[in-house]
Amino acid sequence: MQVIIKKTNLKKATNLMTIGLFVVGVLVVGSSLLTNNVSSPALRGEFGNAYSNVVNDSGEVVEVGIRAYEDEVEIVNGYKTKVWSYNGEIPGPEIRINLGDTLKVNFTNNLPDETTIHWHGVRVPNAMDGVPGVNQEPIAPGDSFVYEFTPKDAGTFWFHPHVRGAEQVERGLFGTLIVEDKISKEYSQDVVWILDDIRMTDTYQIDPNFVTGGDLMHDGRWGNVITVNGTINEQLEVRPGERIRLRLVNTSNGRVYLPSFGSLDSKIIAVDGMYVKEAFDLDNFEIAPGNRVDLDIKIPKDSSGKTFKVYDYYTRNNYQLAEIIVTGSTIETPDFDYPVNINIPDWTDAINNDVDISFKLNTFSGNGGMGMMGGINWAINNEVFPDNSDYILKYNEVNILEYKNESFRLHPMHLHGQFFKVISRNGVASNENYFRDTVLVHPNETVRVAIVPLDKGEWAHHCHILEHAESGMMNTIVVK
Ligand SMILES: [Cu+2]
Repeated sequence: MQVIIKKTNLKKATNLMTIGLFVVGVLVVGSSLLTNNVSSPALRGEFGNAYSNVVNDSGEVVEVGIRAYEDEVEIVNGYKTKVWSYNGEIPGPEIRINLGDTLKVNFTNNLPDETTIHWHGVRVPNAMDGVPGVNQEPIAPGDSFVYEFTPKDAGTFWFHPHVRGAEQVERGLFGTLIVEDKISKEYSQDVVWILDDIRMTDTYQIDPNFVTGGDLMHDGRWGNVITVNGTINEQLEVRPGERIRLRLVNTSNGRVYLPSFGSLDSKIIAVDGMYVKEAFDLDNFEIAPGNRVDLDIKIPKDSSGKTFKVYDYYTRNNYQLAEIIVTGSTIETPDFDYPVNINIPDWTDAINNDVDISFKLNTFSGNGGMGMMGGINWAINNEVFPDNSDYILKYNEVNILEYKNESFRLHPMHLHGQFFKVISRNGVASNENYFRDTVLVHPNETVRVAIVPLDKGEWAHHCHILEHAESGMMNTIVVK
């Protein structure tokens, strides 16, 4: 399935920096004629300050305690399921801070396994990113660790372990970090929906066979129980006239969602935490593992007593995700423009530029073709983590990356610590007017992205189908 998004007005950025750098672009055009390259300074100029490298520190420190431990929760009515939890909750804590606040998390590991926390999408200092073998030692059972950072972006983020993620995330270890700005407080409700699926046994326990050969041959572990916020019958109560910000987060190991809100007016205002350039209708938008989508939903004033059913259409078996129940008296709909980021660069003229790094999404056959658990080892450029080549991104410059999916499976590729923008799919300019931290690369598809890395260090880069990553589909990229 393709992402189909309404074409939006591709206005050129007209900020002063673009005009200033245009002169530089003209000067170097002579050397770029052979490859049709748009000059790197011109592209950097288009980026301008689309997202900032600094945040105004509020001076506030929000301190949160998180303990990971085994527990039992009710996911399916009438059954207790043994899980691994943050603070005994599935989903784990919904942490809310204001942009500019510092988050301090006192974390204790009381699991029977070592673990870490990775803050998905948050531009954290490298040492807070939580990836063993890259920037943090695993936290042993009984040990503690303090995560402390000041997010640079407002938006919807989530956190999960980066140790045996295919097992630990499936067992229930995930939570959300919402960084609020002024506009997020203007909505009549601001709600998180965590989309997750679990593979359960007939007694509603988590199937303990992780990273199976079948999972590896396919798109990872797809569950037989689909939940929203840890329950199979999530209901959101609203009043007529409300304007809701609904933050969808896909924490599944492998499942992709294609949600539909039926006749409800639902606009996408943010993808992967970052505001889009222009709000657009939620039509055929694929939410891959790791992705977040923020919706701006207006509940009709004349809808009291109605129930809106939210369905997923990604697979042939459409199923109900949740219900929005309208009840009570009508309120005045909060009136303000859609929150957007008009500074997002187009970069449409860069689609024929030279690629700085090319990643072939394929398999590793170095061990005679025998992969883990009788399946296959997924790889990037035929290499498996940590035996991979070194890759370097130029700090504060435009870098162009290419993903070439040489397989028949899905690979949602996630780069830590950075945001990028899709500029083309299969050579055709993309109309994605937003940044991402995770892009779904479809079977045999070639996707090019452009990125201005503003956060130095060595960052993990992997497929977010957790079984694919576990079998080796991961490497690191150094920003310097
Ligand atoms: Cu993959």
